[in-house]
Amino acid sequence: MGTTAAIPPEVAARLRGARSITALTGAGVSAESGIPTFRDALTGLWARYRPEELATPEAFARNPSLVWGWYRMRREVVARAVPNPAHRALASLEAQVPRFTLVTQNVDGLHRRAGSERVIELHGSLARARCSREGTVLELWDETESETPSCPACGALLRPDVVWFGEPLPGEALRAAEIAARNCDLFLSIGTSNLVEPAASLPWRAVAAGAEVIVINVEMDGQRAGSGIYHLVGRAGELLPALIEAAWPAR
Ligand code: BJW
Repeated sequence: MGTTAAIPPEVAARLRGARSITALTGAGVSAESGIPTFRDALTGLWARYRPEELATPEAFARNPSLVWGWYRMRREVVARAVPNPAHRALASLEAQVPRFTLVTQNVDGLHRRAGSERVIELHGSLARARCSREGTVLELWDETESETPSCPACGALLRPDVVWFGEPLPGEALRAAEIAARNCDLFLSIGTSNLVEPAASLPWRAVAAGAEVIVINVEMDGQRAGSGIYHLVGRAGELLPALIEAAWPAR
């Protein structure tokens, strides 16, 4: 594979030698599937909004129809997208490494579509809606462009089953992610700006417990540096398969 040369041998050796690996992914892992990241500017009709202003309970309370429109547009983008080599590489790691935990901040479902079976979803899923009154979760609901969807049982407004700013993360998922961070010897942080808590603290929980970290990102601005933290700068869809190939060269 052409990109194997980009992987420093000591980084490949970290992956090869790890007994327990936890990987945290962010929007950058789906960028090569054509799904814009959160820090990318929105385009077209949505250009005058910032994602940070739409992913809040306040935005939904102010204008549920606007927020539903944004999620509808994103579901359409995801429906057209296919998993990329980074998703597939992570699915292959799950199959290869006995103690491997995949934690994602993404709501697009592409890790499962790539074949990952155990995925901890910290920020919910675009594929679900939830009753804003009773919390009932739905995988199918009626939705038109002109009307905001409502709960078939009680008539209250439905909302996307995702975690907005200021809301707690699903407790069980967060606990499982924290345990996996504390108990790995190698932590992979892939395609995330590492700005949004509590996910952003997971790599540092791992470091505090003695793990090493490999950061894969197209840019390193804002990423922590230090001893035991290795940076691979580039696209996850190229670097992850190259890293695996460098760690376990095809025989
Ligand atoms: C590539 C690439 C390629 C591109 N290859 N790389 C402690 C300190 C300070 C603040 C807080 C704190 N604790 C809580 C907060 C507040 C807040 C927060 O963190 N704010 C910060 C912005 C300062 N956190 C919260 O509010 C969280 N809730 C909470 O903590 O609740 C506590 C509570 C307890 C009890 C009761 C009540 C409350 C909730 C956070 C929810 C985040 N939700 C969103 C929306 C999800 C739904 C949706 O998708 O619509 O999650 S926001 C958005 O950010 C989304 C993402 O999952 C998340 C992270 O973004 P991510 O994935 O890192 O994407 P980007 O776009 O930022 O970065 C992409 C990266 O990829 C970049 O680095 C690129 O360079 C890179 N890249 N192409 C490799 N090909």
